[in-house]
Amino acid sequence: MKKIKVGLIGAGFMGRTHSNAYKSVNNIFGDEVVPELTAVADINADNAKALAERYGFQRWTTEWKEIVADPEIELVDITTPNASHCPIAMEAARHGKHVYCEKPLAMTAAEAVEANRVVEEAGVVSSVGFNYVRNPIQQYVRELIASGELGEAVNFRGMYDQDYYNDPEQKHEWRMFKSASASGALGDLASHTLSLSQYLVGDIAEVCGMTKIVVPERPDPKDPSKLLPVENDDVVQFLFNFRNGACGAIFSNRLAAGRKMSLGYEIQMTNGCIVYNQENQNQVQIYRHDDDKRERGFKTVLIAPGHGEYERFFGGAGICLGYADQKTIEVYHTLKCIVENRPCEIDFRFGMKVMQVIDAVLESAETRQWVAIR
Ligand code: SOE
Repeated sequence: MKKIKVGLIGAGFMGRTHSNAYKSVNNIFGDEVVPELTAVADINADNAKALAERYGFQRWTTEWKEIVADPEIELVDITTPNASHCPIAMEAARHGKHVYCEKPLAMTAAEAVEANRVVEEAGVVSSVGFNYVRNPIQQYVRELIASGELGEAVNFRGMYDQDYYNDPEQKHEWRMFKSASASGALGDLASHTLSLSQYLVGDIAEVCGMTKIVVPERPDPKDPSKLLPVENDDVVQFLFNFRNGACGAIFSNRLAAGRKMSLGYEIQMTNGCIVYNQENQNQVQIYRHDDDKRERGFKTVLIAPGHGEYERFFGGAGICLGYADQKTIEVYHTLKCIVENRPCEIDFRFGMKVMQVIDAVLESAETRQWVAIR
């Protein structure tokens, strides 16, 4: 059993989600990896103190630099807003810490390339919070595609729609400032769809996209009588070609009335089709052209033993997992890679590739041209 001392930076919604995963990982995976919640930092002292008390961190601070320099801490976990992800990650790596960072990895592709270089140079393990890839059904889908049973991938059509910002009266948030978030729906939502396309089908070679701001101003949370500018995309859509010859399109809208968690894809293969949506995350629809002509149709496959780490949770099919379980699996993989001193599959290089596509989409939206991922 190897204990890993964890320093968490950011005590908001994702800090709580990660903390819950640390508290759950041993209940599910036994003592293969044992996180020790050592310290938590947040610029808001009340948040840091409350999270430390709620989840049992040994100490708390308002200074993230104390965490990255703490000789005891082995893993630095970053759940702050986007603009601080890479500066903190690089400082942690330079102190020899392993780093686990929420998505999107960076503000720009250049920043992601630099962060990945620093992390690889430091020889530390890195992990990025693309938790939807960690749904055991996605391991099954990737194995099914890799098996060739459905032929070759032809087209990946993906989306990630939410209606979280559907009300124009919804107040302004940090995600709507370029200085804090860079892109809008593209980096916040479509980055997850890109993580699935990259994980299931492969790397993207070129893109052609557009972005749109639907609600240009929103009430200032500090003074609703004032309006603040929305500086990044409410809607983004882009076409792309994979390096392996397949093609695709991704659509994302953060004002999509009625869509709460509509992250999904339809992967058209030469000999079949796979359809998934996160709002029904414990099932996937499979079509096999080889089925008997009298019976050809989509089959609903429920999450089951044999799908990734599902059996670590339940022995029977269809008992269902949730968002929190995906995060627990993500934490398990992060800690296991540290214990076994090997690269994590969803690491900074994986996150860097997603950022390179994001920057290319933004460039394409400006130039109205196809843009290659260099
Ligand atoms: C946006 O509303 C958001 O919180 C994303 O930032 C998360 O990455 C996603 O998992 C849920 O939706």
